[in-house]
Order: sequence, then structure tokens, then C-alpha cells
Amino acid sequence: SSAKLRGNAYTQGATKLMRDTLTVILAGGRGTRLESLTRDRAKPAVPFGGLYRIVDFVLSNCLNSDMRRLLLLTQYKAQSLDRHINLAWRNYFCRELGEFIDVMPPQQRIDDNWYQGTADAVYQNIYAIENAQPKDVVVLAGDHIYKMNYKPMVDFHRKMDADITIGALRVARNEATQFGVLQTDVDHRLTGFQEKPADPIAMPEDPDMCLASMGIYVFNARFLYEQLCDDATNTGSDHDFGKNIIPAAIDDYRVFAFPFLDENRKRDAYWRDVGTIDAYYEANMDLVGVDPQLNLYDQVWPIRSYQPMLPPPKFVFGSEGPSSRRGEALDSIVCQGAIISGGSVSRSVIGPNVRINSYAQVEDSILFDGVEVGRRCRLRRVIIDKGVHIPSETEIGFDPAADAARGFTVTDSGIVVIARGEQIEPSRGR
Ligand code: ADQ
Ligand code: ADP
Repeated sequence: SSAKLRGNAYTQGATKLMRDTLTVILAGGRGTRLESLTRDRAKPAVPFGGLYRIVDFVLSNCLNSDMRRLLLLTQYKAQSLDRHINLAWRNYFCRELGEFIDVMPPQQRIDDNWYQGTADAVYQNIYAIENAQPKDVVVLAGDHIYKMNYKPMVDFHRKMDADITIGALRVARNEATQFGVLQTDVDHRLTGFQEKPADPIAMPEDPDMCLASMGIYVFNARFLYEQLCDDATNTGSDHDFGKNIIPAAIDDYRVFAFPFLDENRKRDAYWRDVGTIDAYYEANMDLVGVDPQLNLYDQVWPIRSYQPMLPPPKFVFGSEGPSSRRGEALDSIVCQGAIISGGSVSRSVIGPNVRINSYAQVEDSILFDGVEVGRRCRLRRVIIDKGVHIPSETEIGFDPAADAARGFTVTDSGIVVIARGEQIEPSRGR
């Protein structure tokens, strides 16, 4: 068929470099710090930027980097993630050409445990990995927001004849406690590694910055098999790359850091581990400014997702016509199927099928698919999960104590999260 011919041409165009790799995407973390957003779905399936899911970023990076042999390791509440992969991603891969995206739930083939640490998750799929006969195995996380070409990293890994190459970037020292922290020599070879240290070691040239692991790795395949088999029999191990495999490898093997920089190499690249509500909120808000560092409109590096056929977003005066309020949205993203009718939206991410009714004011908020905001509501710094109906005249985000008393999650910085299925009592706000 013509689709196959196109696929064929594409694969022939893909570099041999990338055809020799297999990519394993870790998509099984619980994401408990995302509170109710991960109550019914895996973290990579959490909606992001209106029409995307978090996992779309790493998968778009893979496709854009010519990586077409992917295993996605799931574990926790993966139903909507699995469905999304089928709808959005399955069609980009042609099995006849040796391309695939396979979703791998815990195999329980090796023992009765679900995946333990990240290394165990990979170990449990070692047969599938060996079957693909890769030269190198790229291990990525399913829950990071960034645009990265992995080719230069794989290229670097081979040039250095490395056993492990770790993607790394600079982070502020006070944030480095959440990451693996690396020290390197002038050739980028690791001389030290601490997983989530209480007192992170700063970079020699800047006492306020640390070199942090992005939790993404290129492994020499043979080396990976040996390490995983050794680790599997080690009862004292957490079976985790960051906690066990990497620290143990530094002295005896060739472990390198690949610095992830912006293409023009003038500033640090954009990368976010959206592990907390606040980080998730900020990363969404990063999209709505005039010149976001993460540009979704860049046709050179498209971020793909699934979009159902929906009508275009619509902006209308309220039901009283031009004498009433204008329906408008500024500094905002508005998805298909949304209707903003006589309400005003600013600095917000408005998901598909959202309804904003007359005199409502929505500021600095993230509304998922199908949220309905009644007349004269005032919402500020709120994340509202799918399908929640906010009755008329409700105020949320102005009084943290009152919001918490109504059972909503309120973060230290004052972001309110309204869970899916929440029944909101009508309230007279003013
Ligand atoms: P963390 O992100 O804390 O640190 P972890 O919780 O192990 O590491 O998760 C890594 C990735 O694997 C996540 O995408 C997670 O969802 C997924 N994952 C976790 N357990 C899994 C399992 N059993 N099965 C499938 N997937 C699983 C890591 C590194 C740090 C580094 C940060 C950067 O250990 O050194 O700095 O990533 O975010
Ligand atoms: P998403 O919101 O990520 O698109 P779904 O709508 O499929 O995902 O819901 C995610 C999972 O949570 C599904 O397995 C679904 O059956 C389950 N689910 C949805 N709503 C509820 C609920 N109110 N209580 C418990 N489970 C739910």
C-alpha cells in the first residue's frame, strides 16, 4: 500500500545509528504527588497542555529522532494510557518494517512480583529486549516534558565507547535534592554520582548549580544484560538504576554524562519532571506566554497526540447578545469543541469540549476535557479534572482555607485541584 511505501522510504531515510537501538520507556511510576490527577490514571496519561498527554512528549521525541522500536513499560492504572497509545501512536509504526510500539504490562514471567525499581522493570522484559538484538538500549522516562533529539546522545555514547551514558542538565542546587547528581571530568566521564542527595555537590564553575541526571540513559546492550542479571540476584538491591546500577558502575565501567543543551547552545534546554502539582501547573503555564521556551508551534519538532473530530473552538457574546459580556480568551490555549460564551478567560489552558458561561472569569487555570463553568463563577489558579461541572456563582482559588474545607486539594503555593467526579455544591460567592 502507499502507506507502506511511505513508511519504507522513511525507514530507509532513518539513520542506521537509530535502527541499531531499542528504546524502553518507563511509564509505570505511580505519580502519587500529582494527587487526584493520578487517582484513576497513570502519570504519563495525565492530560497536559489541553490536548496532549504527558507521554506524548517523549514519544514525539522518539519519532522525531527516528527511533521506531519502542517498548513502553506500564504498571499502574494503565487503561487510559494503553488506549491513548492505540489511538494516537500505533499507526506511526509499521511492523513489516521492523518498527513497533509495544505496551508491556508486568510480565510476571521471571517471578511473581510486579515491577520493583526501574532496573527490575527493564529486567522483566529482558527477553523482548534481547529479541530485538539492539546494539544499544535507550531508556527514557514517560513523564518528562521536553523536546530532545536523542541522536546526538546515542552518537556521543558510541564515540566515547561508553557502557552507560546519562542525559544531564544543570539545575539549581536547592532543587537538586530531587535528582541524581553527577560529577564529571573534562571528558564528561563520571567521577561521582549521588541519588537524591540531601546536600548536593555543586558544579565546580558555579556554586549555585548542580549537574543533574534526567533519568534517561543509553546502555551498551551486552553490558545492560550483564548488569541486570547481576542485580536481579542481589537481594540487598532496590533494583533501581539511580539507586543501584549507576553508582555501582562508575569505578569499573565507562559511564559518561551527555549534556543536554538548547539547540543553539546558548542557554539550558527546557526540561521538566512534572512530578508535583506545582511543577505540573507551572509547566502548563509555561505554554501560554507570548514566547514560551517550549514551543508547540514548531513544525520542525512536532508534538503529536490524538485528536478526536471536534468542531472548532467558538467565542460568542453571552445569551443577551452584544449588549452582554464578550466571550474571550487571552494568553490562553483553547482546544477544539470549547465554547466561551460571554465569559472571560486569561492565562489558562482550556481543554476540549469545555464550556465557559456568561460573566464567568477564569484566570491562571487548567481545565480538562468537558469541564463546564457556570455563570458568574470566578476561578483562579485551579486545575479541574475531566467533566467536572462548576455550578453558577462558585468561587474557587480565592480563599485557600475555604477551598480545603470543601475537600479540594490545595498546594502550599495555593493551587487548587478538583478531582474527577467531584460534585460541587452551588455557593453564593459574593
Ligand atoms: P525518579 O524520577 O525519582 O528519579 P523513579 O521514580 O524511579 O525515579 O522513576 C523513573 C521513571 O520510571 C519514571 O518515569 C517512572 O514513572 C518510571 N517508573 C518507576 N518505577 C517504574 C516501574 N516499576 N515500572 C515502570 N516504570 C517505572 C530518576 C533517577 C534520578 C533522576 C530523575 C530525573 O533515578 O537520578 O535525576 O529520574 O527525573
Ligand atoms: P482518562 O481520564 O485518563 O482519559 P479514563 O476516562 O479512561 O481516563 O479513566 C481512567 C480510568 O479510571 C479508567 O480505568 C476508568 O474506568 C477509571 N475511572 C474513571 N472514572 C472513575 C471514577 N469516578 N472512579 C473510579 N474509576 C474511574
